Amino acid sequence: MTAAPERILVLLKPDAVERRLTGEILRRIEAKGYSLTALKLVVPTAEVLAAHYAEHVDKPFYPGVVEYMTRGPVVAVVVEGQRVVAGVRSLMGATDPTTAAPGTIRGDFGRDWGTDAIQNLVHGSDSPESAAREIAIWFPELGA
Ligand code: IDP
Ligand code: MG
Repeated sequence: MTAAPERILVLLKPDAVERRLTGEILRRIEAKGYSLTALKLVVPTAEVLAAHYAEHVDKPFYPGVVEYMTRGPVVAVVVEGQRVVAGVRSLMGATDPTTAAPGTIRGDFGRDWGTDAIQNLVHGSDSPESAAREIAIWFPELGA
């Protein structure tokens, strides 16, 4: 018996697209051994973001998050594999790119740019349950 594959919703945020880092970030996820099962380039609406960041909408930095995340396209990706949530979040590194460990995506490519919202290149769902909720928001056409 093998465990059922898990899924995670990954967003390559506007700074990743602007800095031409989408290929490098997807390369790291694929090189780790995970599979990309859905992918799209989209400029998020405020409505999609409010649903996605429901836990943060009342935080003082949320208006900055909207400004950051709606300033250009993001690449939304569904990634699959056993324990993929833990694996991708480990590849991503800590939320704060200034102190994220070297070798991680945020540690290698991110820094503080003095903006209200932390710009950290990538989002990854924090649990399989969050992944299911977020995949339904970004990929309603998958019906899953
Ligand atoms: P995560 O992306 O590592 O899961 P969360 O705490 O879920 O981190 O925060 C979501 C996003 O909101 C972060 O990736 C970052 O862009 C932004 N953010 C989180 N905390 C702060 C903060 O204290 N100041 C500014 N922006 C923040
Ligand atoms: Mg989070």
